[in-house]
Amino acid sequence: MNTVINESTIELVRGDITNERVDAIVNAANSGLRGGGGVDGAIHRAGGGEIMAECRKIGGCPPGQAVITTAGGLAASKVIHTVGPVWRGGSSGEPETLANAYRNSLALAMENGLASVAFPSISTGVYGYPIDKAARVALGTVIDFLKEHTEISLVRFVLFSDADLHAYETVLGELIQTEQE
Ligand code: AR6
Repeated sequence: MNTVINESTIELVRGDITNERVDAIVNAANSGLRGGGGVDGAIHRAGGGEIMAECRKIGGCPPGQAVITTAGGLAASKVIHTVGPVWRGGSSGEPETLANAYRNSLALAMENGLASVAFPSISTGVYGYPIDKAARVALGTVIDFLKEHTEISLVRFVLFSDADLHAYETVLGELIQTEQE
C-alpha cells in the first residue's frame, strides 16, 4: 500500500528490513546500543561487526532519541538506531516517546542528506507496544513530518508479518480518510 504526502511517498510492505536498498534503515535498538534480539539482532548479524564498533564509540541513546552509524555490509547506506519505549500500559509517556523516536530518526536522516528511509515497527516486539496503537503513532508522526519537510522522498515501513502489515494498512487507510474529510 502506498500513499503520497506532499512530494513524498509512504509505502507499507512485508519483508526483512536487512534487505532494504535505501539510504537509511532504522534499527529498534536499546538505550545501551548493545545489540539484542529481534530486528536489532538481525541488523547486526547481517551488517557485520563495524556497526557494533560504532555503537560502542557512541555509547548509548536515550528512549526517543536517534543516532547514526555505518550500515557495514548491508545494502543500505546507513543505519539509524532509535530506542522506542517499553510498553507499561500506555500512561507512562509511551506514545510521546514512540513519536519522538520516529521524528528524531527522520530529522537525523535529513541532517545527513538521506532521502529514503525504511522503518521496522518500533517497540512492537520485545518492548510489547500493541501493534494497532503503535501503527497509529508511527504513521501519524511520519505523515505530520512529511507535511513539514519535503527533503525525505520515501518512508517505507517494512513489516515482518502479514498481521503487522494488515494492522498498518488499516490504520493508514483510516488516517488518509480523516485527512480527506
Ligand atoms: N525486519 C523487519 N522487522 C523485523 C525483523 C526484520 N528482520 N526482525 C524482527 N522484526 P523488536 P522492540 C520486527 O523486538 O520491540 C531488541 O532486543 C518484529 O516482528 O525487534 O523495539 C533490542 O535490542 C517486531 O514487529 O524491537 C531492544 O532491547 C518489530 O520488528 C528491544 O529488542 C520490533 O520488534 C527492542 O524492542
